Order: sequence, then structure tokens, then C-alpha cells
Amino acid sequence: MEGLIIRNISNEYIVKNTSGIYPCRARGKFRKDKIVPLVGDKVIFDEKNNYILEIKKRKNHLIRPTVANIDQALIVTSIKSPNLDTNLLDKLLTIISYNNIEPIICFTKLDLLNKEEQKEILNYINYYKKIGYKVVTNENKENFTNLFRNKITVLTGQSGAGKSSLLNLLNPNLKLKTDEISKALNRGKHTTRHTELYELLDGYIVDTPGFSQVDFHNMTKFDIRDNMKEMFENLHYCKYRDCLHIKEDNCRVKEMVQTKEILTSRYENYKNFIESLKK
Ligand SMILES: Nc1nc2c(ncn2[C@@H]2O[C@H](COP(=O)(O)OP(=O)(O)O)[C@@H](O)[C@H]2O)c(=O)[nH]1
Ligand SMILES: [Mg+2]
Ligand SMILES: [Zn+2]
Repeated sequence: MEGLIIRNISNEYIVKNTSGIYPCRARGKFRKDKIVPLVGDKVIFDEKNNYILEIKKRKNHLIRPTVANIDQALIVTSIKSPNLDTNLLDKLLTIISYNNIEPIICFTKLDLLNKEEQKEILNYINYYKKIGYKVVTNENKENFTNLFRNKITVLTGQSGAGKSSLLNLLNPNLKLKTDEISKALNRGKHTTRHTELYELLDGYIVDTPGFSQVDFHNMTKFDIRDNMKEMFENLHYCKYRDCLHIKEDNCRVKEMVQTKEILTSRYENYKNFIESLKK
């Protein structure tokens, strides 16, 4: 049978499909070949002897948390308290795209804005939509209908952004703690860390936030350019085919920054990311 590994504790793998839930072990052959099945793996298994026989080809895998085949990452982004951090948002968007994961931005705390701030923030929200990112807000549950269906989603975003609150909104049975202090107090107790997928709105959510340490790893400046939508999509209008949009003449991106068609903060963050590689 085919199934999905939804949980792993030491050498036991919980495999799930439409017929049920099966605790399985990995075949000895995997250990010999140094292959470790991961939560998120699609597998073929022997349901009578409870053995995983084969692991399907992975489309990606994360190290922390250790999960395979992540479809999308929900970047929970607070716009006030903590204030909107476009540098972190743009960095996450870039790194997540580079990992073949579709990023989705979820803006939170819109209710804390006054009229003037609302206008300013709407400008950002609309910009990210316009350049083609999926954008939602946590203002109501309906915004998430179908968003998770048949997908594996990992949550990310700075602490205090509203990740736990969002999950509680989407599934009140979860009753996750929403204040950081109690989380910090609990940390010491859970010595055996394990990753789990849990069901939410006809899909799966990874139980641990991802991308908590964000750096560009072994990405090149071209990887950064090609994983920021407008830096990549306008490249073919630039004079040079390998234009990095920095010192080159006849650069379409730089023109668009001048005319404000590209958000200043996006371009500044882009330059800052490229610069940070040199260190
Ligand atoms: N006003 C307002 N507060 C929020 C919203 N979302 C979360 N919070 C609050 O922000 C704090 C941090 O939220 P939490 O879910 O623990 O953030 P996490 O660290 O990302 O899991 C909590 O006090 C929440 O009640 C929102 O949309 N509006
Ligand atoms: Mg939390
Ligand atoms: Zn250019």
C-alpha cells in the first residue's frame, strides 16, 4: 500500500492513508544504504508485516524541523507589535522559494492599526499581491478555506507574530499556548524532540515552525535575484542578460525603483542580501 509518514518516534514510523494508520519499521536495507525515512515521505509499505518497503522520490526536505515534501510555507507576518519587518519577510520569501516551497504571506494584527497606518500597510499588502505572491490575513477563518487542502504546510515567522493564535483560530481544539513565557518554561521538559504532521483543513501542518535560523547558506547572488519575483521577471528587459540590477546601465529594475513600480524596501533588501554574501 501507499501512505504518508505523519510521525516518527525513534525507529517507529506512523504511516497514514485513506484506509487507516499503520505503525511501521524501516527495512534493514535502508539502514545499510544510509537512507532515513522522514516525516512527510510518501512510502510504499507492507501493511501485514508493518514494513516500509520503498520511499518515493522527495521534492525537498528541511533539516529543522526534519520534514520531507513540504509544499508550502505560511510566513506569519505581524504588521504591528512586533512591527512589520520587511527585511525578514523578503529574506524568508527568497529562501523558501529557493527551497522549492511555495511561500504564502499571512499578515496579522491589522486590527492594531490606526487609519493612517492602515493606508501605509495596505500599500505593502497590495504590492506583494501584485507581484504574484499569495497573500492572506488572519482576520477571518474563511481566508484559509482550501489553502491547506492536500498540502503539507510549515509555519514560519518571528516569535510573537501570531502563529499559535492562528492555529487556534483554524482549529480551536488545539488550544495552543499563545504567550512566549509559558513556552519558554516548557522548553526544558521536552527532551525527546519529534516532528509530527497534524491534520488541518484537509491538509497537514508541521507541528514545529521552520526557517527559524534564516541565512542564505550556499545560495549565490544569482539565486537571490532569481528567487525574488520582480528581480527575476524583469530581467529580460535589462540590457545585460546576467544583470544583477546594481551597477549595470539600462537596467529595467533600477528604472522601476525610480518610478516606484518596485517597492523601495524590496530593492534595498535585495541589495542588502547580495551585499551580505560578500561577508
Ligand atoms: N491584536 C492582535 N493580537 C494578536 C493577533 N494575533 C496574535 N495576537 C497576539 O500576539 C501575541 C503573540 O501571539 P502568538 O500566537 O503567541 O505568536 P507566536 O509566537 O507566533 O506563536 C499574543 O498575545 C496574541 O494574543 C492579531 O491578529 N491581533
Ligand atoms: Mg507560538
Ligand atoms: Zn537589471
